[in-house]
Amino acid sequence: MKLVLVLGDQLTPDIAALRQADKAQDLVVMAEVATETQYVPHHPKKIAFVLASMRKFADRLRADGWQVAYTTLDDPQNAGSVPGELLRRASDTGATQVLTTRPGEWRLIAALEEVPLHLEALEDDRFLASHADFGTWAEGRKQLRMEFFYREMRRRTGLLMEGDTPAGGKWNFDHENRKPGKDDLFLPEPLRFEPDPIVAEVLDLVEARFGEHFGQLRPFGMATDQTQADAVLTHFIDTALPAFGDYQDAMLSGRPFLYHALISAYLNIGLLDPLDVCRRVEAAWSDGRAPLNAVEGFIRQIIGWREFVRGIYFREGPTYTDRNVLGHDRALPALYWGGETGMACLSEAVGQTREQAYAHHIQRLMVTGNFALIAGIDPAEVHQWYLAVYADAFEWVEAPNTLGMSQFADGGLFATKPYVSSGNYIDRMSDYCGGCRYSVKTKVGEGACPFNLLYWHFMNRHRERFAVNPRMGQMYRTWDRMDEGRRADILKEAEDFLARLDAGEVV
Ligand code: FAD
Ligand code: DLZ
Ligand code: SF4
Repeated sequence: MKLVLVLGDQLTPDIAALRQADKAQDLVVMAEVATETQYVPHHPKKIAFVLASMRKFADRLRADGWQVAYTTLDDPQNAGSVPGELLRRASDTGATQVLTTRPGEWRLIAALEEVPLHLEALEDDRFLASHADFGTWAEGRKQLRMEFFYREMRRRTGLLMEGDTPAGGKWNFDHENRKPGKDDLFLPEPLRFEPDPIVAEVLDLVEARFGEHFGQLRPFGMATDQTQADAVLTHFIDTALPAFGDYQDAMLSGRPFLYHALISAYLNIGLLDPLDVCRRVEAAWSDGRAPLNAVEGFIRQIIGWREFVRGIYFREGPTYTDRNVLGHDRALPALYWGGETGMACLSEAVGQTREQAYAHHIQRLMVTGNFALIAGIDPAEVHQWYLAVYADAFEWVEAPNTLGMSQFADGGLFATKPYVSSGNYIDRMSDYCGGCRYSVKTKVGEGACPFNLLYWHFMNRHRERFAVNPRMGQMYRTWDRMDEGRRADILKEAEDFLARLDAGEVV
């Protein structure tokens, strides 16, 4: 008899460990534990989502004939950690062997290796590219470019392929995307689920234990099982997919979801299967229900970006999260935890993060990420924040997005240039600036948008590194053409702003 460990983000009925286990003999071990609920101060919605989904999954396994030893967080016998729970179950049953699927985080991989039991960790094959596949693809390449990896995934899956050529004659239709938000857009309402008794019980538990964490627990409407997650996907395909491409990068006040799919959390804990999702989205295009620019853009995020960042995380090893090539060391300002700010864009992105445990990609990259980067915040603190506040945040996907793509802390392993911008970009893509204390049109002087000041401060302080980047040369030429006095004023005002930020003043 073996113990079969199933973690909170491994809620897939045919996950590797379950496929290899023997239903008649083995014991499935699932545990709600303090270490997993506390390694960062997770958003209460995220904790409730994971625990409720775990409980429902355990019920489903039991209904399928598995023996499941499930430990709830408030069980007095709870050992408090995954290794502790394994040892407790081993001692109760006399089992010495553990079968599991490899965790998605180095921290937990290391912790399991220390467990004094015979542990077999199988590769998590819910992904298209195995570690070996990614290694082979990456081997010998000077720079790792998602676009080339993506084409390989298209060929391998046959998604949007017509023989050897990409559907529509092009691999990427992004130039048709990226329209700004307009407040007269007709926006679909996301699908929400009333808490059932299992969810309601978990909500009470989470409120009692984690009510102090940043984030609003209620109302809670997330899917917590496969059937509900499937319904979210269907709803997305029916109502939002056709406009997904066009408005992928748009941002609108009070409209956090726009035409996004809202499925990352479900994919990441195993309630949805990535290839299945892509096939259903592809079918919407073949049936004439969605245009190619939307469908291609969407599929690229999943078989391209999602797989690619996972490859990076596991290839770079456990020290990836320590990287800080730009030497940024400023503490994360209180405004990230809901502290007051006059910057409407940050207030909106953080506010909806607090309410929903969700922000879409451009808010994460070009608002909270951009500000952290140009303000020189310690990337480790930025990483901990993203890992805590989003319901879809698991380190294998969060860390490369935050440290690599957003903070350039890995020196540009896969981002060809840092994602920094002045207020202009935010103004073009959103309606935030109209309601802001600052003026986006003001570059320096009274009321100048802090993004305008900090953008140049960033460019100036990292000149040596970035002036040689062909994609950034133009910006340095613009800076150099500015009047010297104006440049000095911008830098001085940026310094003053950073000093106020450090002093904890409301900015
Ligand atoms: P949509 O915009 O509708 O996209 C569809 C799907 O594509 C997503 O569900 C997701 O599975 C996938 N996808 C899109 N972009 C990416 C990407 N860059 N990396 C991986 N998958 C992607 N995504 C996470 O799943 N977990 C994270 O912890 C996470 N942290 C991020 C941190 C930063 C700083 C940034 C810039 C991005 C991060 N992302 C993360 C990627 C992206 O923001 C989210 O996947 C997306 O916002 C989820 O919302 P959605 O399901 O509505 O996605
Ligand atoms: C995120 C999370 C939380 C909040 N709680 C648990 C838990 O109590 N038990 C568990 O098995 N998993 C949990 N998880 C998911 C793990 O943190 C996740 O498996 C690792 O981060 C590896 O990706
Ligand atoms: Fe953000 Fe600047 Fe626009 Fe204000 S003016 S919302 S700080 S970009």
